[in-house]
Amino acid sequence: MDALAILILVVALVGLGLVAAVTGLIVGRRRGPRPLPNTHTDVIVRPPTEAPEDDTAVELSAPPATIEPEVELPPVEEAPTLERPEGTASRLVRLRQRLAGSQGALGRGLLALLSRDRLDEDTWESIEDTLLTADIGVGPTQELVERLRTRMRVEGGTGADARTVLREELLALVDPSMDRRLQVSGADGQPGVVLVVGVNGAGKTTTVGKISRILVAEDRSVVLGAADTFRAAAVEQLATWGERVGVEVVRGPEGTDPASVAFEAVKEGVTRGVDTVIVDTAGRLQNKAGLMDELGKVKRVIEKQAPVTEVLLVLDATTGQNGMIQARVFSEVVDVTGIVLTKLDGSAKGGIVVAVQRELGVPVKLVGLGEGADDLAPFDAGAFVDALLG
Ligand SMILES: Nc1nc2c(ncn2[C@@H]2O[C@H](COP(=O)(O)OP(=O)(O)OP(=O)(O)O)[C@@H](O)[C@H]2O)c(=O)[nH]1
Ligand SMILES: [Mg+2]
Repeated sequence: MDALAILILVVALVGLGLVAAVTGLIVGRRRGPRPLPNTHTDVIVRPPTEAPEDDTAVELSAPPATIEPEVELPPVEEAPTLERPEGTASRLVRLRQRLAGSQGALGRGLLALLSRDRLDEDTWESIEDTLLTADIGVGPTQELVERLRTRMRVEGGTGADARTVLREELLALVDPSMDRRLQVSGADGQPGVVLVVGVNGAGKTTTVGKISRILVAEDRSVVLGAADTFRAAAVEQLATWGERVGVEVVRGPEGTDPASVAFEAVKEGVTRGVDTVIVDTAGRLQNKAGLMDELGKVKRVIEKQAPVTEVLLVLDATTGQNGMIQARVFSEVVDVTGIVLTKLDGSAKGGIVVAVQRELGVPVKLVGLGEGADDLAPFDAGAFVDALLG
């Protein structure tokens, strides 16, 4: 009996001991030191695309792939679609037709007069008037009439074609020997720098935009400088041209010194190693000495970075003889190397080409033939005379 009691007591004690041990363990575990806060997370950041360790949890909570997430994602900003400027061939065909449309009357008028059976004094006077009305200028008109008179007298009897004579003489007047290439490349790996100047509203900014498109179409890299800092709208106007074809526009705050913006633009062009930097300037009247001095400064400051390879004077073809005065003054200040004759589509006075070249001894290099983005053509003497004669 005693032995049984002792056995029961021993078993009870062992059982109690076991229970105590197990409970103690569990409690011990629960009271054990808390795991260290996860100090790693800010060091080793899991890439967002990497699957989390606990895949099941994510899978359960993640919505099926086909269901739209409830949180609206911000719209993805679309890259601006760049325009593709018109190719050279189609542009030139189109613009030649437009040139013939605006200037054809001059040639046709001259041809009709020259083809008369009798070239009397009245007829020669009418020829002279026609040329003067087309803004060819007094000197070149007299020269041309003199040459036509001589040739028609000498060759007329032999049945010379009036058209051929007129074509040859007009061509000589327009001077096909002038170098009309645009200097858009610099030497020694530097960018070409084109400075664009002229009076208010002549079409400078539009021309800068159009030239940049032609260069982009030829796979050349371009930076534009918005050195017309007088009006914020002028900067915006240029920026829009640039954005359309993906060309960078260097600008400064309104009222910044235009020379410093021009400097920065050329510096940017040099740093980036682009082919051409084109600098747009504010319109200015040639009789405002202060503004003309400023233009001289713009050019000098640019040249601390890289030589200006082309100074383009933009002239509105509809301004007539006033354009001659502008041409003279601008040329004295910045040494114009080429003329852009704009708005030839809106004027029948293509004779200004001859007058301005004579005045400056500088070639017309480009002609603007409309407000469209690609309405700019290189000036070609032969094509111009052909357009005149229709
Ligand atoms: N029809 C026609 N319009 C042109 C041509 N070139 C420019 N224009 C227009 O002439 C106006 C003036 O052009 P802009 O390029 O702003 O002239 P701007 O010389 O920069 O003017 P400012 O900066 O104010 O001095 C705009 O309405 C142009 O669309 C052209 O060849 N033909
Ligand atoms: Mg402008």
